[in-house]
Amino acid sequence: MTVRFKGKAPSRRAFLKGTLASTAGAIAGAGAASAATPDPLITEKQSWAMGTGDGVDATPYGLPIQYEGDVIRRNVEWLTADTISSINFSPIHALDGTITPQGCAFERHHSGAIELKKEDYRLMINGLVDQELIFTYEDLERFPRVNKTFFLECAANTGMEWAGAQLNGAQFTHGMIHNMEYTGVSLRTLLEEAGLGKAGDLKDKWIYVEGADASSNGRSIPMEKALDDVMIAFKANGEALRKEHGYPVRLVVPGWEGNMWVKWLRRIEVTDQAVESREETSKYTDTLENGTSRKWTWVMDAKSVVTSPSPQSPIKHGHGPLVITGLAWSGRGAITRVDVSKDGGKTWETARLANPGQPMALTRFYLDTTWTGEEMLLQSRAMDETGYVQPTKHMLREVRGENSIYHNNCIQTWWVKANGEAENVEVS
Ligand SMILES: Nc1nc2c(c(=O)[nH]1)N[C@H]1C(S)=C(S)[C@@H](COP(=O)(O)O)O[C@H]1N2
Ligand SMILES: [Mo]
Repeated sequence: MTVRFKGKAPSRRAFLKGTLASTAGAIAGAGAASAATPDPLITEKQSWAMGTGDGVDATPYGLPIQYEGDVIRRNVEWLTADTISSINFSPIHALDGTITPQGCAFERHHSGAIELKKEDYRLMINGLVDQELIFTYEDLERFPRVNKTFFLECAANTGMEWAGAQLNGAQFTHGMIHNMEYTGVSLRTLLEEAGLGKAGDLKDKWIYVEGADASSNGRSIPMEKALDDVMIAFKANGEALRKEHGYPVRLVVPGWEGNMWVKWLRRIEVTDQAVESREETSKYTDTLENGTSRKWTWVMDAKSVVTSPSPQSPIKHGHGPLVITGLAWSGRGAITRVDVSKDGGKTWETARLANPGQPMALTRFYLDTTWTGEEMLLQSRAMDETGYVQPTKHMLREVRGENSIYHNNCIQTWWVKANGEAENVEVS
């Protein structure tokens, strides 16, 4: 097995070596310091215990404590010409569990994040409906509500990795994803309110959805999906949507590519054909080896990534117990199993799912293992309830070539070195 890596030289973290040298010896096999060694944090009075802390009103709406200031969205400057039509990445290497806090959930917009007041919000349903309707925000709140957790993955997630290992961190290779608990109204409820009698046979009908921002980000969605599980969401993780995620109302299209999750949703038109807008022709289609393009590749196939250890989350402790963890998801249903390999895919161990997989939502996996300083080629491989198995990069290239940007769901490899640092590599 050979290791292939392209792109930038990895940044060396001098502090890491220092940390390892000073603590490795002190750490007992079980991963805890021995009580016999005097520790000033135990034996001496500490400043935080000798005064008072902040009063309850000091932060009416709180931010993370300053020591977590590193757990932030990050941009890759060379990726886009400006930040108005750009993307940043969720710090998945530093999060655990499955819910992405809104404040660090990646953003993607085509003409900036707009500020739209609830009072100024209108949603129009027009086209082949019995009665064209316009809803205010308050109108939407009066329909029966649904509450569900789903991942949103931009189809371009991992898109920079087609030609070789590029970006050194799970945040950058896999961070165009977030997972939130949405509250809203089922789209079906609103379409039925407008009435679909006039649309006739619904099998070949579509809806065209657009946002209130200058880009509008218009997309066509088949009626079958529109009537299935699509949501008109106004809350995420319990609170109002953040501006950057479409406040006050966005579309939630479970399991389908993020581009269809129209933010600042302003109009839904029932049509008898797809509109073939910019976002579904020149963008969000997949160019194959022979130059032709696949269109309507809406579903996000099963995928996973080890979030730690990973390039931004090196092993900083000594030898002994090691928690390997990551995320898995599938747009076709629930994750049923995740395997982890330490040797670049030669042998596999089945990881523990923190909770049973939920359809079209992130699943957290753990492999509780022992590390004795050996180098690892860490990989994870997801399986979903349809029996689909996440492919290797080689398998994906065989079918898709290297001309694609979108829908790269291949197995990722991190080369973990003896000093605990990790690097984005490819195995062949
Ligand atoms: N109105 C509008 N909706 C939009 C976009 C946009 O630019 N404008 N970007 C789309 C794309 S490409 C993605 S991946 C998701 C990103 O959602 P997020 O910013 O909440 O992460 O929103 C989609 N919906
Ligand atoms: Mo996207």
